[in-house]
Formats: sequence, C-alpha cells, structure tokens
Amino acid sequence: MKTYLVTGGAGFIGSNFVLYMLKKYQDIRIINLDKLTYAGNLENLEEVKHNKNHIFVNGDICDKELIEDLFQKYDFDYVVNFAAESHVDRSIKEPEIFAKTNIIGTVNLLNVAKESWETQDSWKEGKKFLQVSTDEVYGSLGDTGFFTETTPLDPHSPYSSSKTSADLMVKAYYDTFKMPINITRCSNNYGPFQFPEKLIPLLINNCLNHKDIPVYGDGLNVRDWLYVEDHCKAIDMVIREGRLGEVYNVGGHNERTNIAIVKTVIDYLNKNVDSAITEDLIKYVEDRKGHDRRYGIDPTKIKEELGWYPETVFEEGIVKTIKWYLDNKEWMEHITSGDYQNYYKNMYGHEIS
Ligand code: NAD
Ligand code: TDX
Repeated sequence: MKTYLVTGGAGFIGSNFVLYMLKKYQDIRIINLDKLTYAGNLENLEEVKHNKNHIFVNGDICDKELIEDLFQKYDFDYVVNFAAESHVDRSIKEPEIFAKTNIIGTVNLLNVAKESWETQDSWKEGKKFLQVSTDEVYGSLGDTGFFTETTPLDPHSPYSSSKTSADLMVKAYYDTFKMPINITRCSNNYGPFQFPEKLIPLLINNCLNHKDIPVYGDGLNVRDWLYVEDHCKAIDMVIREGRLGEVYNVGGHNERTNIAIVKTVIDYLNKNVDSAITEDLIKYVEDRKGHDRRYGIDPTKIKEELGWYPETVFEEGIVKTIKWYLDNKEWMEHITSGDYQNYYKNMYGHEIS
C-alpha cells in the first residue's frame, strides 16, 4: 500500500486530487496536511469523511517538527505538494506570506523528505517528491508561441516569483543530491470547489446574485483553461511514471480571453437559469498591476512520454462546472457568509490533530 503525503488537500485542486485518487485506488493511503487558511475548506472533503484511507491533519508545511513526526509515523512513499498561497491579487497586497508558505514551506518539506528518504549512498526505492507548480513561472507570452519546459523562467508577480523560487529549490535538491523529484507546471484550472476569488467561480457567483462582474483592463488577457480532473490525472501519471528530475507542463491548447469566458458564462446562465443575467453586469475595472498578458502551454512532452491529454473540452467542462455551482449553492453560501470553516470544523472530529 503506497502512502501519500498530500499537502493543501483541503484547497481547490488538492481536494479534487484526494477525491480522484481515493475513487481510483482502493489500496492507497492519503495523509492530507492542510493549514486551513481562508482557502482551505473541509466541506470539499465531505465525500471521504468516512474513508479509512484518508487521514486529515490540520497543520502547516513550515512546521518542521510536525512534518518530521508525520514522516516517522507514516513512512511516506510520495509527497505531493499543493499547499500554497495561490491568488495573484493577494500576493500583490501581501507578498510575505507567499514567500513563507510557498518558498520556506517547500524547503522544509524537501529537507524532511531528504532526511527520511536518503540512504548512505543513494535513496530508498520508489520515493518521489512532486512539486505542483504553475505556468506563471514562465512569465507572459505575446500573441504567438507556447511555454515549453525549456522556456526561460521569468515570473512577474510576487505569487509567481515565490512559485519559481520553490521550483528552483526543488530542482536544486535533484541537481545537488539526486533527490527523486518531479515538477509539474499547469495552466489555469477550473471546476468544482474553486474558491470564489478566482475568475470563474467569482463570475458565476456574481451573476447568480446580480452583482457586477469586474473585468480587469481590456478583458483581452488570455489564459489556457484546464479542467481540474484532467490536471489530477496528469499528476497521478507523473507520480507513477514521470522520469526523475523532469519538469512536465500540463495544459491543453484551450486558450480564451477573459472577456470570452465572462460572456460564455453569462450566456449559459441567461438561457438556462435567469434571463435577468445579462452582459450589463460586466464592469471594466482598473487593470491588475503587472498583469501577464497571455499564458499558453505546449503539452507535447507529457503527451509523448506519458500519454496524457486533456479529455475534457472547454465547452463541456464549463457547463459541468456551472452546473456544479448551481447544484451546490450551499457550498458557496457557507463561504460567502464567512462561516464555512466553523460549519465543518467538527466534521472530522478526533481525526484533526
Ligand atoms: P488553493 O488556494 O485553493 O488551496 C491551497 C491550499 O493550501 C488551501 O487548502 C490552504 O489551506 C493550504 N495551505 C496554504 N498555506 C498552507 C501551509 N502553510 N501549510 C499547509 N497548508 C497550507 O489553491 P489551488 O488553486 O488548489 O492550488 C493548488 C496548487 O496548485 C498551488 O500550489 C498552486 O500554486 C498550484 N496551481 C494552481 C493553479 C490554479 O489554476 N488554481 C494553476 C497552476 C498551479
Ligand atoms: O475579478 C477578476 N477579474 C478578472 O478580470 C479576477 C479574479 C480575475 N480577472 C482576470 C485576471 C486573469 O487574467 O482573469 C484572469 C484569471 O484570473 P485568476 O482567476 O485570478 O487566475 P490567474 O491570475 O490567471 O492565476 C491562476 O492560474 C495560475 C491561479 O490563481 C494560480 O494559482 C495559478 O498558478
């Protein structure tokens, strides 16, 4: 039975990953370590609250003693590091916490994994540290071209700079110590359980409440959208089959301007939910500082080496996503009313340490 340390598994992608893995494999054990910041939500994990192969631990990846205790207790085969401060706008206002969690937290995990996995002249068999990174480390594209794994790193925001720093530390542990690692860099994810500070859930929520939709700048910035389950599938593949020390880009030629995303969601809700939801809700607002213009991933490496491809086309994924938010209005209400963490505080009872 393989044992995973999944960090940040109460957040958006982490919780989708935990649910995906526990559905797919009956013979794995996941220790889910999450600090439960504003972005962590135990309600995302309700489906696995009685699953014996899932153990939730409330804690910080910067806490060396705690991580050492967990390694001692569970002898992890894999670490999958999702835990991060993840929102660019927050990083512009409050960069310190991004440096702390995203850089220091990652180094702390690397150090403890190294202590536990390194032997006198090599590494214990079958171990791997997977760092979940982002395409934002490559900076911004012009109208043409795509990010490949060899595109020079050129981050602009405090968020992407902290993720780049973490990537470089992970790479350094491979280059210096031959620690078994992989790094995945994916594009913008969308799907269930995304915190409504990010464009798509914010947009859906504002439409349903007839609130203005803030579109930054001219609305023509481009993002390459990936359905979250396709990302989870990619991570599972890289853990099992990724060549040690390699970086894999994850994305799927699914580029859209922000304004096109906004209009697609409005159009669906207008036709299917409420004809009062119209483009009148769109409000162009001041641009994000240092706003990257375009992201676009070239996924050739992961396709050719591991056979991964994004199965969900955007037209299908966005409808699935909108329907999920329509069917889970309580999930959103618990967040917007501010009591989501209290609401589910006792869900895991004694399992929270
Ligand atoms: P999220 O903000 O929804 O979740 C982050 C989770 O990490 C939360 O549950 C939070 O409580 C936890 N956390 C924060 N600080 C912690 C700490 N110090 N110790 C332990 N837990 C902590 O983020 P997300 O969108 O799910 O992103 C997950 C990862 O994927 C991040 O590393 C992010 O950089 C990366 N990523 C995200 C996207 C995207 O589109 N969302 C795209 C590319 C890469
Ligand atoms: O209200 C908004 N209006 C708007 O125009 C918000 C929240 C965003 N935007 C724009 C900014 C971006 O161009 O929409 C685009 C998407 O914004 P976000 O959802 O904040 O995502 P982004 O900044 O692209 O970063 C996301 O993808 C890469 C994740 O938050 C990162 O964690 C990930 O690394």
